[in-house]
Amino acid sequence: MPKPCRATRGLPRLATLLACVAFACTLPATARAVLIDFESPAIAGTVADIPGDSLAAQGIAFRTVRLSGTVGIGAVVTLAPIADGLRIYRDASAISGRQGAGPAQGGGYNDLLMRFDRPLRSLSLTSDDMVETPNPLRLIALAATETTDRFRVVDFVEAFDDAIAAPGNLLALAPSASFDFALFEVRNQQEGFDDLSFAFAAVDPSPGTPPTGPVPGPTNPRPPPGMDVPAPSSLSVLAGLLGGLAIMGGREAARRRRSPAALSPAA
Ligand SMILES: [Ca+2]
Ligand SMILES: [Ca+2]
Ligand SMILES: [Ca+2]
Repeated sequence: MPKPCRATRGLPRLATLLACVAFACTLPATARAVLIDFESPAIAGTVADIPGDSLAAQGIAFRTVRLSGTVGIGAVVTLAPIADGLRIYRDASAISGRQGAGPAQGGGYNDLLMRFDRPLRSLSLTSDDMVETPNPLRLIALAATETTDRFRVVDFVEAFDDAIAAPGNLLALAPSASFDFALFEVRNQQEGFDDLSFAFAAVDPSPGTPPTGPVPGPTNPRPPPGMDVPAPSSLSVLAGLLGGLAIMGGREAARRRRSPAALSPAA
């Protein structure tokens, strides 16, 4: 089999390098994960209701509501407002530290609605650690509809509140579609939770998609809390690959200049 000439031997490496560059260009921005352990604000007694925007700096707001309707993927449910806020518990039922959270009380067993600043790709929480009889719980991913207090179910998971160890006490969602709202539904007995964790969906604007949200000002504004930025590691990889491509191209040209075959007239 004839040997490939020096000029063509470098082509497979060049093709590999180009494929790596193309892959690096498609990497999405790294999504930021948030963990809320409800240790702040610290409360003085064993229980306190706090405003729904108390943890707004972490990209989340709370409202105590009550669900009516049948929960199923794609179904629309009604969340009647009960109180603008949530309840903080300070006792041994906490999973981390001394404090956990739950819906505020009043007029029966309520649910806790969470609204996020930007769409999520995953969400989880741990139900409280207390010896009790089993009662059902749900964690529901929701999308707003055009009707106030009406939400479409994106996905949900069910558990029982007497579980005190994983995986029974962990409620986690990672649906294929992103979602802006979630509900902790207690069904028929008051329940708390702790260690709420969520990850925002990666920023992946499609070409031609019109931007949403407020119009930027004349200068680059600071990104809002929790805003993703392109991952530095991805950018450095891309810069390194582009640099390698330039060096390889220069070396290949130099080889061709030194090669006798390149200097000889064509046969
Ligand atoms: Ca805690
Ligand atoms: Ca129970
Ligand atoms: Ca429990």
